[in-house]
Amino acid sequence: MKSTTKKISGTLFLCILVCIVCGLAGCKSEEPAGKSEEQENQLNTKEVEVASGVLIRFVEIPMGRFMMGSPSTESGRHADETRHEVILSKPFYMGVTEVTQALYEAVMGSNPSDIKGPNRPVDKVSWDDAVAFCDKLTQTQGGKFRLPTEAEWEYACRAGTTTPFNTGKTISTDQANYDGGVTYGSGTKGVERREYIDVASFSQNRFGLYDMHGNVWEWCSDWLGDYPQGPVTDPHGPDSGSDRVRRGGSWFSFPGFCRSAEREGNPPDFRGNYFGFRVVLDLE
Ligand SMILES: [Ca+2]
Ligand SMILES: [Ca+2]
Repeated sequence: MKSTTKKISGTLFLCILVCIVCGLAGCKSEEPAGKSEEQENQLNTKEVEVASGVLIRFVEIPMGRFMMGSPSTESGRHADETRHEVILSKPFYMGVTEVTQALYEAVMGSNPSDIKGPNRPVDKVSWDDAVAFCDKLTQTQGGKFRLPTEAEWEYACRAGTTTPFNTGKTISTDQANYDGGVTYGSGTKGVERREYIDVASFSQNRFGLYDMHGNVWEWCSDWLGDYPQGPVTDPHGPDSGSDRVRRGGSWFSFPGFCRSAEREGNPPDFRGNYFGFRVVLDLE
């Protein structure tokens, strides 16, 4: 009996030790991108009903500063991701999800999407279409609805992280909808869904936003151009250009194209497959 008791005590001691070590390691490692319900309850949210039962849910993104772009060591980076400090001097509301087909149809009376589903993101919308959607909301709802600037988008996507993804050094198809046949960094192969799926199918990031990586690309307000070399406050991009910025990658993208710093662009009248958007609302 004595030896059994000792053995149990030994096991108990080991368990406690493992718990302590795990707890300490947990404190030191990067926190997961998802939020607990308790943390989510602390977010300042706002809902706007655009039609009977059709809501846009926003979350307040705090003002702050961050390093925009990627370090030269980041795998898959492109030369236009020049790292520089950005200050965002005002908080703003950002749509918790990509604009859904139900929402787009309620506002614009049409649904251009290839793969139909009320809770899937709208796609096949040009930058011009996305701006028209925001303008119509501004006219009918009051307040200022608009596309995010590229800086606002990346700041909101990162939510304090400096890694290639807001999920850490890599990403998995349990965390986002991208081409899971291809891996990034130490990641493993995952699901190839081959379509965009309902918004908010995965965990949100620390700011409470879903699908910042993958599902559909998201238009931003800026013209695509070179970043400034030094610090900048509330940047809006170049004054002119040929392409508007899109961010975050899609279900069709390799994970490297879903990175927080990744930027691509197309002419404003171009309606791409799996090109959607999310809306920003200025705080009053
Ligand atoms: Ca997205
Ligand atoms: Ca790029």
